[in-house]
Amino acid sequence: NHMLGNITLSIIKPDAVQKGYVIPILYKIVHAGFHIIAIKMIKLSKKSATNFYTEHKKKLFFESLVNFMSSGPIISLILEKKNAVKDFRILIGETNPIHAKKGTIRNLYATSLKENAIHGSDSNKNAIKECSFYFSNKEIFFKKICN
Ligand code: DGI
Repeated sequence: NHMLGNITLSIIKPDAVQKGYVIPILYKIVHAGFHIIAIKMIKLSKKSATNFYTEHKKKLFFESLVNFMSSGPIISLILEKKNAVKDFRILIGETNPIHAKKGTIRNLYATSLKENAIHGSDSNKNAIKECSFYFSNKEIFFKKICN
């Protein structure tokens, strides 16, 4: 797949949307060289949040994660850039904001391990899977890198 590695799925989580951080976060993402090639605001049902995080089903924090992710509107995004998955994980910082490097999105906007402001796919394989969870092909508008 020619676009593998060059797209990632991001979610601006309910905490960050509720606090009014959508625009500052989008600004940082675009400023870092990512192209927004798909975007939507939605509220996940508990069922969809469960499906999206199915790989964490056995974890102790699963129910709290599902409740949080379905607690309010989120912004889903597909971002395109060379090495999108890796570079975006660097831009957002560590899962726990306590450990997120200064200037990363989680350092700036996250408040706890649960309310950590933003999601970024953790592998190229998951990126493809997660993009198709939120978007149909008609809703994705690729830039030149993928032509
Ligand atoms: O890929 P990440 O979002 O950085 O991290 P992940 O895939 O390991 O976990 C998914 C989300 O689940 C994470 O963004 C926040 C939540 N989470 C992860 N570990 C814990 C957790 N929530 C709680 N309450 N406790 C945890 O140990």
